[in-house]
Amino acid sequence: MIAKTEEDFNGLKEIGRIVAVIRDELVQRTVPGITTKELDEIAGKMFEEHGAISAPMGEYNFPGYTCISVNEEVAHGIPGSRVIKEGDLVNVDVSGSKNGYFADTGISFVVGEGDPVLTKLCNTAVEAFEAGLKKAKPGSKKSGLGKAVMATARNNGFTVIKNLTGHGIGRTIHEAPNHIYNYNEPWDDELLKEGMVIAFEPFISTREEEVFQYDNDEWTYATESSFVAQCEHTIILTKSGPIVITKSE
Ligand code: M2C
Ligand code: CO
Ligand code: CO
Repeated sequence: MIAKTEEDFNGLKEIGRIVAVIRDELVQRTVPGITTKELDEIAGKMFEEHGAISAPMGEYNFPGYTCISVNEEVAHGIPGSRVIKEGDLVNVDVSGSKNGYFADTGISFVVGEGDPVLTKLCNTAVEAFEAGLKKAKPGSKKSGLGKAVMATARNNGFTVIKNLTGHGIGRTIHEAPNHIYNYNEPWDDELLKEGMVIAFEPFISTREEEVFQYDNDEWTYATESSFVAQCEHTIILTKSGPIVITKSE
């Protein structure tokens, strides 16, 4: 969407704060021994307390309030009986709506003591997000974000997932512009606009550049043998700078 009115800005900021609080609570509560279903139930209660609706559930009938992906899973992991272990690479992706406004955020992290390469991968996803954010200006090329993401990944000895992208958001979870690539897509000549609302989500990979979808469920994206970290925030683009509506408090 293009945010124009004060009501738009306030509505987006409200749901942005809610999904950020839920994301941060899930990160805190991800300890060895907890299941992904138990984490998701915490999120479900928090959505209700805040009068908000899970976007995956509300928009797509996803079997969970949030997407929780562990190790070989990259995105759209279905919360279930999987028990979190020390050293796991976990991604929590929280998206929702309130009063017709949507926001989307996600973060990858290592549980307790883990492989330093995985910690570096997670830090690189945050660095790539920040590098792209600097290019997020009305009038600039949308492809500038992906260029910055790929450069950051390469500088750190990693690459990106090319078949998962960021997206427009605001009045629903996924809307125009449909793809914010995480690499320099030369055919993409779209320009960013004043008030445009986007979910920017770099996916940094240790090796492979594509995810595949599991045969046994309709949702989970995974890699064959790489680890992937994501950092996602919802942003409103303005001429005085991007407003990240899903920041931590
Ligand atoms: O937009 C995402 O970040 C998710 C969508 C949840 S709806 C099931 N919040 C995303 C991540 C990876 C691939 C596609 N979409
Ligand atoms: Co998301
Ligand atoms: Co998203």
